[in-house]
Amino acid sequence: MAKSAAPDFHQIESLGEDIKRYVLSILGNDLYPPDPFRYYSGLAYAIRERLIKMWLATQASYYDSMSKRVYYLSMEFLPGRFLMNYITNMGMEDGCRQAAADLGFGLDDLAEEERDAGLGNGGLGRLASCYMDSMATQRIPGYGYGILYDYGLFHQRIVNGWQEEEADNWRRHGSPWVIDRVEHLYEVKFYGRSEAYNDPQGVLRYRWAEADTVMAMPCDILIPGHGGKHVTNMRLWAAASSTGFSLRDFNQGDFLGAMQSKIHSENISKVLYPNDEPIQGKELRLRQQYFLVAATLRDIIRRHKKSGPGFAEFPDQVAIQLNDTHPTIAVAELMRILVDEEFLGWDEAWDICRRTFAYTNHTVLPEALETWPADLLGRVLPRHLEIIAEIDRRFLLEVAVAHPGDQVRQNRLAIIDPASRRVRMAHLAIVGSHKVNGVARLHSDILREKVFPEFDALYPGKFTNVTNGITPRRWLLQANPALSRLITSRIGPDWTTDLDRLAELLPLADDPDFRKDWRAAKRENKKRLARYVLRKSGMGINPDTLFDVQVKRMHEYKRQFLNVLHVVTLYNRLRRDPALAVPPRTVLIGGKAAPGYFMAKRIIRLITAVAETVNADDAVRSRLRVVFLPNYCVSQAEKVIPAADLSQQISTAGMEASGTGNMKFALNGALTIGTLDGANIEIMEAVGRENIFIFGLTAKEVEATRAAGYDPGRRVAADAELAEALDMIGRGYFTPSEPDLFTPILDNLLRHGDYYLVTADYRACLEAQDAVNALYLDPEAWTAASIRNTANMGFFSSDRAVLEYAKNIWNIEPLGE
Ligand code: T68
Repeated sequence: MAKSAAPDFHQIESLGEDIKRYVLSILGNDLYPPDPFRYYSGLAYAIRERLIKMWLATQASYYDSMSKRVYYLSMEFLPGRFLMNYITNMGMEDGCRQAAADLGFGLDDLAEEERDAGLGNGGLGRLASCYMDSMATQRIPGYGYGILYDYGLFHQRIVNGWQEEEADNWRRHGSPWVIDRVEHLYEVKFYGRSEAYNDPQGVLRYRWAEADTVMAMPCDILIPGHGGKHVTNMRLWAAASSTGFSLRDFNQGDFLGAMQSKIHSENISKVLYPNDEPIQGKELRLRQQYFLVAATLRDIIRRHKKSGPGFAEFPDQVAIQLNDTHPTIAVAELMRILVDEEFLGWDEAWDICRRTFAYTNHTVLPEALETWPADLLGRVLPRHLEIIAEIDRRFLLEVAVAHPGDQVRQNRLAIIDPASRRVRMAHLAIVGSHKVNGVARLHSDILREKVFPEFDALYPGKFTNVTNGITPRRWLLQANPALSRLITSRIGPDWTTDLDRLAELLPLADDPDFRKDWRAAKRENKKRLARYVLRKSGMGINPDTLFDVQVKRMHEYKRQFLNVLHVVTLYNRLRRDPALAVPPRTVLIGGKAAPGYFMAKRIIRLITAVAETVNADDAVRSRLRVVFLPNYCVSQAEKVIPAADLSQQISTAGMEASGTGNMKFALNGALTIGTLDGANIEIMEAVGRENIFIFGLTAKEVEATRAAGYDPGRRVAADAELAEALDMIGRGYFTPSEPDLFTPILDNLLRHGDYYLVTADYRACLEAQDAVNALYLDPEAWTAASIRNTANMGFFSSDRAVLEYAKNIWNIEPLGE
């Protein structure tokens, strides 16, 4: 990065002294022996100090400009590590490298000391973090609001081939990035009852009586935009007991009883639920959701009141984006505040709500649409259930006007399902928002046409699309220095904030010298990954093989099993014909399974079993290797993605809402093998049909195939290679001591109709892999296609995505310089 661009307050000169001062004074440590963790922390505090100054300046400019602000409410953020991101975004890399070197360290080694902030499960949380980076970079006045979990997503270890979970106590050694802000503590209520009373004017009102209270303590994490001049923050809430403990119980000698309620309160922010699907019916999860919402709305309203205007102007000053339905109780909470506490009339309050909220949907899987039993919701949040019932009653009147006498339709659309007495959070979010968006074009079409067509008819124009994006700062500039340097050397540095500029690389795809440099960058990344794999698992992998990568949460619809079938088939072919004309391959698979997801865990075991067998077979050793990468997380992704040649994006069409890993790989020059699902479709359109390997049923064909009653047995009978692979897995070829281990996987396929259509897409997948092999054997053609992938990925910048949200949903203008 250009050092000269760094503003004065970056104070590179004093950095080394500052680091030592922090090690001594804040951390209370000796400077000797020079421990890398201490020096990482010292550097982090030195950076933090510089950042705080810019943050204060940014916040002051928000107040001065009286601009509208956006609040991104999310139960999950997945930032990963902060240090290198701060340094690259602030343009301090050269200075930090020098300071680290002067102290006897490599900057990259210090950066490795940091633990990931893993406060999210996967795509949804990572998207929120990419959007924070882009809002800060694009000067959109926005804040992220979430929960500061003590324990993030579990660590995955592989023991005897199986996933084991370990608690992720990510702040055990403190975190320099979290700034406690005790001055804005709020009380959050739970339980109790709703009480009607008459106000002095005799108007019937409601209040929340006999509630328990928990304190919400705000902790800020700063988010510098690229260039370092504009700094925003995420505000994450930590739960604290409202009383130390019950003195009465204590005096009566019941110490444990006295501690109980304290523990009950502080549990709220204890742990992130490790499911990448909704957690149905767990009271603690509902309390987490309300905790986030209640504290956040208090904070928003405090800020709004401080800046002057009344509630009529609220939607002109405040936009609230609901990241999936998880924070949707905010709709009822804002109504409660406006009606019960600020004494607005229902209609006025409702109008404010709808103009304030917008909702992003991230899934069409019916089992993943969140609902809460009305009884449970009413017990935890008594007044909110009443408010939801009233919203529902008024909404159903609207439906009845549009469709008189159609009771069945009313039941289908109702917020509280009259049959199950469950609150459908997506319905509440749709009714309570002015915009609802899907996260890729296909997904948004499916939402409108298949999942919520009746809502779409009722509210024309409410449903819209914003295709996801990723931040080029973390996912290219920072994660792939080799390629970034090469790109910048040819087209200059502006692509980092204007990703469409990558198109200037297109002509270079025809330049043999540039292709050679491009290959050299990829090779450097592959060597870096090989060193990492060796360090972590003791296994050597060869950088001169095709790196075929699938990293993402383990899920049946993502079809890691289809990947395994390809591996087993390739293994069989290589054993039959050792001279087979295919490039040697290293297949890398990584991802966490939800701890209670039986089938996903079994698939991990299958992958490790296949890996053991294949890697031990001397006949194929040099041609095929299989690696399961334990503990896939953001910092690992930063090493894996830049090293990939081939990116596997092979979900059953219609099931992956968007995917964002697909974008990260293509941006780093991997070629995609994938189905016409989620954002793969738009990636294909951008990079060109000839630069991507598309196979398999389309979403419409998937629907038709299922409707026609798909018969996997016939398909298997007609395909000898498929039958052979399934047979080997089924009879324990890969686990001779436990031959039945994979029976449940095969039963799903062969006896329960193969819902994810793995067998249906198998042959097409193999043919696409044949095309991969052929192209890879022509390095010049492969490299040209790789360059064309990167060059055409401009659209998938999260800068573009947040600017679309700003224009079409939030109605916010980016601030000027
Ligand atoms: C993902 N969803 C989508 N959910 O699966 C992916 N869910 O296609 C999309 O690209 C991404 O969102 C961003 O839009 C998730 O990641 C969760 O993690 C989740 C967590 C808790 C409850 C429900």
